[in-house]
Amino acid sequence: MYQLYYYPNNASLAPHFLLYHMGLEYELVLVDKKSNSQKSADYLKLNPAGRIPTLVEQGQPIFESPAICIHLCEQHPEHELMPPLGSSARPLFFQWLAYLNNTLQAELMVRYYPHRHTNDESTIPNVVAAQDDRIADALAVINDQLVDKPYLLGEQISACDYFLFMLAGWCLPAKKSPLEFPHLVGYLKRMTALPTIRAVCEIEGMDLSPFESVE
Ligand SMILES: N[C@@H](CCC(=O)N[C@@H](CS)C(=O)NCC(=O)O)C(=O)O
Repeated sequence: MYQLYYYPNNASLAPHFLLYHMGLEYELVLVDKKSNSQKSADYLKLNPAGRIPTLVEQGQPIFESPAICIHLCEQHPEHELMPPLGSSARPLFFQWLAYLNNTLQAELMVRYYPHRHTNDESTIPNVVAAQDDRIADALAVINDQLVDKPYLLGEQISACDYFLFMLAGWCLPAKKSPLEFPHLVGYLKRMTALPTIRAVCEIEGMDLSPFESVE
């Protein structure tokens, strides 16, 4: 039994997709971000970074969303959400997960918390505008990867796709939305139809209509 400390549509979403896809038993524990519970003394004991998510497995907390995803894939290889050791796709799995987390997600974090990246409030709109350009650059790289592939790694879905779907939702308010990229748009529409995406987004109360309504 896993416990996932989560907040709807936060970095807990990708691990949530994996737990659901793999049919694992898990309990969701809401970290009330509205009241800053991620910085509470009790939560900091689990996750000293004070961020969402944390996964607890048999009393052992693990934080950092990509680390949780890799761990779940390793623990449950029968679901084939990570290419096996020796497969030529395996380094690409790590490459894309790292790109998503260290580049796209990192740029998004600055966009969502711009006040942490300036000591002059009047420059916040400039920080957001600069991030929109950087987010568009990262989306362009991902869009190119999807030119002739149904999923990021090729023919088979992997944890990277669930991670990308999570980040794509966060990119919707950016100046250049992921829905303006020709290959990403079809990909996201296809992903939206997956039973795991539909079920988890329903559990988390998320609106999928921006992805469904695209032509
Ligand atoms: N690198 C971390 C980032 C997690 C993160 O920044 N989570 C956000 C929510 S999406 C959070 O906890 N924000 C609250 C805060 O920074 O105080 C991960 O991927 O797990």
